[in-house]
Amino acid sequence: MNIIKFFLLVYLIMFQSIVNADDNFDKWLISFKEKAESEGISIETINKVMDKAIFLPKVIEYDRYQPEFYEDTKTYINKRVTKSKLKKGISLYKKKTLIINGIEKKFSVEKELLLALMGIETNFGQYLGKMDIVSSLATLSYDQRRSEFFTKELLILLKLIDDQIIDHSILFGSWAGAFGNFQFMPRTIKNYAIDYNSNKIIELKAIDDSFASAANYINKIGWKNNQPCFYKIDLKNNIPKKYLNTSAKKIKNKKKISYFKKYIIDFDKINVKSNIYAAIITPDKDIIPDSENLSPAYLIFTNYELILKWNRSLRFALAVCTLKNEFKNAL
Ligand SMILES: [Ca+2]
Repeated sequence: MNIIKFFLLVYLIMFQSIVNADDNFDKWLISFKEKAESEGISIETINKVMDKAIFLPKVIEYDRYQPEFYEDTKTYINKRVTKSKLKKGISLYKKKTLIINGIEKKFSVEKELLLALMGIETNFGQYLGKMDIVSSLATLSYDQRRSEFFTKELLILLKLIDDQIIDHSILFGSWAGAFGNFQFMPRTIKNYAIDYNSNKIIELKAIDDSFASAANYINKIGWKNNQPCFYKIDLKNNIPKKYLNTSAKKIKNKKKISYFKKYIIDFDKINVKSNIYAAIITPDKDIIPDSENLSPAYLIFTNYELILKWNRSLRFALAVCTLKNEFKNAL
């Protein structure tokens, strides 16, 4: 009897907390709608889009567990740069050669980089995500952890729908609100997405609009064609700790590459200009327990840092550049 009472009590507490979350979410929704209205979004759009928004507990779970922080570099890259992915990318390129070559030329961004970004983000459209993006963003905006950031993203999304730049009925994507072949957040859509085929709507699940939008984005933030992204290196033990970057937030201690010569084994085999700037990253140090301090290590260059702007993860940028190199060899 006691045990039944106990479970009944647990059930009641759980039920009550769900009811409270729903209650508070509804209150949040009312105040969000007011905010959206005060920012000039039409009441018709606000009601049409927001009336279907619900609290998604799964989104909170995903937010608290992200693989970028739990997998070591080798595992992370090996899982994401695979022979089958390479094959899939080559087959897509063969089908859409004219469009992709045209975009490569127009935006001065190598097709291999675009293919690599799409391959890592969604495995060429296979993992676009099935979450209702409005509800995902609403949940993260209601949640306290990064409320301000996601509230802004949701407001931008409503404005894009209000201006008829994107179609709200197809907004299914990742748990964090990213959308389409290249997983654009609303702010990226607003700043960089392009209606490349001029049909008056931006379709980020279509090859032409999505490739042009990704190329425009990476070009506008400063991508330099045919310049290196990273080099895997072996460090000597004499390297001072301050040169070992482990955080994607800010890359510190950039120097002309020749400066690092004394700290790198077989430096002379590195085939880049001696006067370009570089930094060193050791992504597993500090993050993975018992990892070797000096391995793996990479020299990274400006283009690598631009991929960090796309997604602030040292391992994500390594995976993208690794896949890009594979496409360079294959195409
Ligand atoms: Ca279009």
